[in-house]
Order: sequence, then structure tokens, then C-alpha cells
Amino acid sequence: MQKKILVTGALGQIGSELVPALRKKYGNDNVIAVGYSKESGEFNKPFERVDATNKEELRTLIEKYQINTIYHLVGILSAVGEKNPNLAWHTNMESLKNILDLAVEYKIDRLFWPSSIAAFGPTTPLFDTPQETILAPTTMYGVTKVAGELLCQYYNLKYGLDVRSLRYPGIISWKTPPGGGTTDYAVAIYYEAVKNGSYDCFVKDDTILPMMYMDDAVNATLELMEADSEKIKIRTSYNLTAVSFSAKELADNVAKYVPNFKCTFTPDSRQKIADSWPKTIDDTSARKDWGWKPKFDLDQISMEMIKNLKEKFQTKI
Ligand code: VAH
Repeated sequence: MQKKILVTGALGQIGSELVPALRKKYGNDNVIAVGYSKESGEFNKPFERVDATNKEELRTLIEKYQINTIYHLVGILSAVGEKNPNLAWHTNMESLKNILDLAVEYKIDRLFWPSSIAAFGPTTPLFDTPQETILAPTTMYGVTKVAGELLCQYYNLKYGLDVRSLRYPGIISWKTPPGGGTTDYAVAIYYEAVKNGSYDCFVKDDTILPMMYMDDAVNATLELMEADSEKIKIRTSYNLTAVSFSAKELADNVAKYVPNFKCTFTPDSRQKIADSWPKTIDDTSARKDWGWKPKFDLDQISMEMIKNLKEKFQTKI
């Protein structure tokens, strides 16, 4: 079957890199990028502007392009979500419910939706967090991730919908600037190192979080979506990780590649969110069920980020 793919939230951090990867694999015109803002960014056509909380706008696109596969990436992230919890609940949950209902109505072949390590909370085991464990997040973003995971599992059990999901860790990438998340420091540190040679980090130096380079995140998403259905045993969301490191370890690693780089640490309101999340994740289920294996360690991430940001900003550090 020729894949006709809809990617909502396409202008966000993940969408900006998932859309090109999908277009490379399935053909440009078979991947419809959908964003909320008027500008389509660097995306060439087909790009559509839609409010994903409006079910009829989504229906129009599904019919117009005869969609059979959906990547639903729309979401307000943790830090912005704490500033506007009502917006986070409405955007994250209304859009997901619309997509799930339309996916059942139009018999969508496969649907992807991102969860996050934010689904865990302070009562979850903080080290080697298991696949099946306590989900009691203390952020509205985390609440929408737990509710979303249970909705996805419900639609799979009740309607047989082939919906798949990953609990992404913090994702590090250079193409789009940080967008309202708590793990943004792990992106901003590279931007600031390359542009200014220094960075004031908004979490404490001993803050450890699970992270992943964008290429690993995109590969995991494609591998999950291409796996035979019978291999997918988890219909809430798969734990996924690559590396965990402290903010100080990150700063020290950046300094290996940016001479005279200086990092200071001034925690802000996002510290409380970071402290509620796990330090390391057990992603054995993803490795066993569909062959997940990360490729980028911290050194490789730093080399990739600094090489590409030096080019992007034309700096000679
Ligand atoms: C955030 N980048 O910081 C997202 C992510 C695990 C963190 O979900 O909100």
C-alpha cells in the first residue's frame, strides 16, 4: 500500500527532522506536513496549516490526501505547560482524542504518538526506571502523557487501532532552537557555546536526566512504525533512552570541543520539574520487542552538535 502520511506538529523539534526523514523514505508528496503557525518554515509543499484541536479541519486533510498513516506530534511541553496548564490540557488531549477518533473512522493503518519520560513522577524509581511502574507525574504535561498513553491503549484494545508510542527522553538537536521544554538546557548549551563561548544553565550541575540525539530519536520512531504489528507488545508507550548524564558532565564534554567554554549553573522553576523525572531508564522492552539500539553517545552528540551549529552560525571557535 502506498503510504500517505500526515505529520501534525511538523514545525516542532521532532517534526522538523522527522518530516525530511519520512519524505526521503516515502517520497516528498506522500508526506503532508501540518503546522499551526502560518509560516511553513523551510518545508516545501505539501504543507497545511491546521488547528489540530479542530476535528473537522483534520478530517478535511485526511480526506483530501487519502491519509493512511499519521504521526501526531502536536503538544505543549513541560515548562510552557506549567505556565499555562489549561492550554496544555486542551491542546494535548483534544488534539489526541480527535486524531484517535478519526483514525478509527478512516481505518488509518498505523498511528504514532509521542509520550515522554515526563509520564513518570517523583514516586517512580529514579534509576533504571522499569517499563511497567508508577506513573504519578507532577506536571500537567506529564498528566497529559499518562492520560494519552491510556487513551492509546484503550483505542487499541477496543477498536484494534494500531497506535504506537515512545517515551522519549530529552532530545538534543541543532536544526530548531529549544521549544519550551525542561530539557532545553541540553540544546541551549551548544547554541550558546558556539555563539558566545559561555552558558548559564537553568538546572543544578548535579541534575542527571536521560537524553538522546535527534538522529537516534528519528531512527527509533521509524523502526517502531515499521515493525510487524505482532512485535508490538506495549500499547501504552515504550521506554526509550540512549545516554544519561549530569549537567556538569555535559558542560565538561562541551568544553572538550569548545576551547575556553565557561558554564555557570543558576537553577530556575524548571529545576523542580527536572527533579521529578528519572535519572536513567530501562528500555529493555524496546530492545527485545523491535530491536531498538542507540548509536550516539555524549562525545558523538557534542561533535555533531558543534560541527553543525558552527556551520549554521558561521562561527570559527
Ligand atoms: C520537555 N523536551 O522537556 C520535553 C521532553 C523529557 C522531556 O518531554 O518537556
